[in-house]
Amino acid sequence: MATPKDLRSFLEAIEASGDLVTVTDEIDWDQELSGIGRLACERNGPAFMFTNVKDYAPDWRVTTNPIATWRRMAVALGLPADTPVRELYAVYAEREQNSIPPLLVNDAPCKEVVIPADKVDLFDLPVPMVHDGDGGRYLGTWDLVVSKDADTGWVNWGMYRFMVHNERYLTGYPRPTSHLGKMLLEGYVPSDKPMPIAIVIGADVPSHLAAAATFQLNGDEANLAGGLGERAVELVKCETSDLYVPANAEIVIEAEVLPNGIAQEGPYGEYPGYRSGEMGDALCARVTAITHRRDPIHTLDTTGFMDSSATTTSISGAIAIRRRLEKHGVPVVDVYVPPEGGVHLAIVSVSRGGAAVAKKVVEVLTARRALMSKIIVVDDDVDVFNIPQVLHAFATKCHPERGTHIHTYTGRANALTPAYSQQERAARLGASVAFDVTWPPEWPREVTPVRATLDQMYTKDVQDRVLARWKALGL
Ligand SMILES: Cc1cc2nc3c(=O)[nH]c(=O)nc-3n(C[C@H](O)[C@H](O)[C@H](O)COP(=O)(O)O)c2cc1C
Ligand SMILES: [Mn+2]
Repeated sequence: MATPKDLRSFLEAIEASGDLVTVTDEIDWDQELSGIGRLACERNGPAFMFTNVKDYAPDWRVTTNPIATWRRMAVALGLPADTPVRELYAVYAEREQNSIPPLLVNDAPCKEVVIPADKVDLFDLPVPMVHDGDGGRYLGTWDLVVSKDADTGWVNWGMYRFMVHNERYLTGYPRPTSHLGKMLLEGYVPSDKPMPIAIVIGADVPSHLAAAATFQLNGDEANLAGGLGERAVELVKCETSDLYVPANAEIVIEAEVLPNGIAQEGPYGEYPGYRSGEMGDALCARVTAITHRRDPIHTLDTTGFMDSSATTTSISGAIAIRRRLEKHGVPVVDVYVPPEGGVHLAIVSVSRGGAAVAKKVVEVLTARRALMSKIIVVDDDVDVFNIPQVLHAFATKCHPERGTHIHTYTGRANALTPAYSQQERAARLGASVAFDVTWPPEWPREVTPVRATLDQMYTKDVQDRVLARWKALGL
């Protein structure tokens, strides 16, 4: 199966696999629509297509949480919906290595309707109020933001949220450490130049995966998107800047970030699964044009527990962790970032454990940026993708005192970690802990506990007979 080439073919594919529900009854953009999407995330439910949004013409549709489940992630990668997570990880890791450069095109579906600056009204788009208590209506909860470095011409794609400030202005919070934040602060603010951006909504899923991926500085996310989708992404030039955007996108909001325009943004129900900040200073962007397909589909990720960012970061984050650990000589076997952990928990299996290894893992994973605050290090007879197995090992093998390796740091803690106080966040003060869930290598074999499971406490011969009988019983 090829990967779906655009959002519409992806939606057809998940409809065919039973993972999309269409709602034709009127739905309120004010929390009700996103509330349904939110509940779906919490119940491992389907994606939705809403065709009748209150106050909006039926040619505007809204779809929720494109890849918030592993089934939908699998379909987006062109795989059967029931592909195991381990295999999704493997496919992603392999394709990540085969980048495919984009193609430039002139004709593009995303240009079917062009709205010039003087006709722009952001309230013409069905932008939902995502959660009660949000600072405003958010768009670009599942977007792809294009920007270009002022000096080198390096083009970045990132996924950053934007809040509708008024008819023509957006406010946003790309972290200062994000690639967009860096480009703005280093290339445009000092010379007081506005920075062109394009906020792309509803492109092919691999393009959004690439935008959200943990990727190197100066890395080209368009090439990565081509690799992940196994086909070149077609790009078309913007109307009001020399940026290029995926031609198949549903909606493109062209804008310029004002170098000194500070505006208020937030609070928002964030990816860790909480609203934990207040309205604060953020960047301000003036819309210069909007282009879209006919019958455009707005994509919304109902941010919070088990949303599309949980699955996305689960894969790209885990692969990045694995590469870092390998580079530093940790005998890593598998890494899993469970979506239930709100991108705060990583499970790492190693072929040789012990205190020194656990300590090294937490040091390596907090050396630059510290997104994970809990790391569970297990022996490689534990399947990191099997949470009951991991929980059993954690509860029984981790010594409450010797098995806990805490590493504290200043200036690079994750400001969105709900556990931190406001003072800790301001100072970027934080801590990460590695739980050593491995048997000490210095314990003699005779006294190292043996797990009472079929695979470890039975002879090979009995295992084979049990498995054969199990199969014969039709179980
Ligand atoms: C749904 C979703 C929303 C996100 N929103 C933001 C955001 O508003 N600000 C931010 O700094 N990062 C946000 N991120 C994380 C970035 O997309 C991620 O760090 C990505 O690697 C950024 O690209 P960059 O490395 O090119 O900066 C979000 C991720 C997802 C999946
Ligand atoms: Mn980047």
